[in-house]
Amino acid sequence: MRDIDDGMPAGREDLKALYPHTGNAAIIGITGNPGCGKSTLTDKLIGRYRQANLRVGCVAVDPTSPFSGGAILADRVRMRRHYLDPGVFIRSVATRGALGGLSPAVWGIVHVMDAMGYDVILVETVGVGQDEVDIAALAHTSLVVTVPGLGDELQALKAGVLEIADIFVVNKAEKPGADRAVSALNMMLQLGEVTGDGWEIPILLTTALDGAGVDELVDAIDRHRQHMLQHGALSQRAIARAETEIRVATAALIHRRLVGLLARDPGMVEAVALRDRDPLSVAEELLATAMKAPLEG
Ligand SMILES: Nc1nc2c(ncn2[C@@H]2O[C@H](COP(=O)(O)OP(=O)(O)OP(=O)(O)O)[C@@H](O)[C@H]2O)c(=O)[nH]1
Ligand SMILES: [Mg+2]
Repeated sequence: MRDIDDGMPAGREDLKALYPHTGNAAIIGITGNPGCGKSTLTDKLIGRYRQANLRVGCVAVDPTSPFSGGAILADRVRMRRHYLDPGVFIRSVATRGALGGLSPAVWGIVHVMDAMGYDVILVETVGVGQDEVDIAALAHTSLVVTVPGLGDELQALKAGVLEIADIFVVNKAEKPGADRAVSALNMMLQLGEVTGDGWEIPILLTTALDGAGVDELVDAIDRHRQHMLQHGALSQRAIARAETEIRVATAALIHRRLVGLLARDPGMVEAVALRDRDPLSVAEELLATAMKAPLEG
């Protein structure tokens, strides 16, 4: 798995081989502001799916640090009680690849879990930047979690959120202002463009701490999955997913390649620093070289 995390050639070969064995898991993205209760909610969802005898994979996508140990991670993501359950596989992955750009390792790990037969894969990410939007593209169903009392922050979420949310969750619903948050989201949904696949985005209230509303959330996720399955393997959404994955993989390969070439030729960098050459023509030359030479790493 380490190779896959790192995007090393050996890991890439493994991923190619296992791709045909993927496509069975229900991949569920959970995103939202820091501290809104994503992990607590994930923990409750794991509990529900385990009761139904499903095997659950859980990926925490970390925007900052690279790799965390499993136990520490399970602690941090509030899933300690599931850590020793062999039916639950918890893994963390950095958003950013070692060489920049969204790490294709996020997809890699999800594919590995899928091929291993995990029925449900929960992917927790923070925020809604472009990386998160790309990560959300890998989910079949994206939950966007918010909490009462965010006010203007809710508006700030708007742009990124509208394109990825299949289900809105207002967590910490026992707090005052939950109904107002629902109305605000409703307004946003009415103002936004309709996705066109006929799915009406539900807004659900949960209290992840005591599990209130989690059964309804599980139902909504099931309904969304059925809805997506009706649209088939070439639905707009599925095509967009495949395209995002190819784009992220391509960017990572090219980046890895160019950085490698550049490292082998410090003279190029010095020439730009001395203004003997300009960065753009160096970039063009690197790309041309990369295109000609075989891909070895
Ligand atoms: N009052 C209340 N607190 C909650 C609820 N759900 C989670 N919390 C608390 O909110 C805090 C953050 O919960 P997490 O589940 O770690 O939130 P998160 O979104 O995963 O946080 P990050 O991963 O750090 O972004 C914890 O103290 C939880 O106990 C809820 O429904 N009501
Ligand atoms: Mg968390």
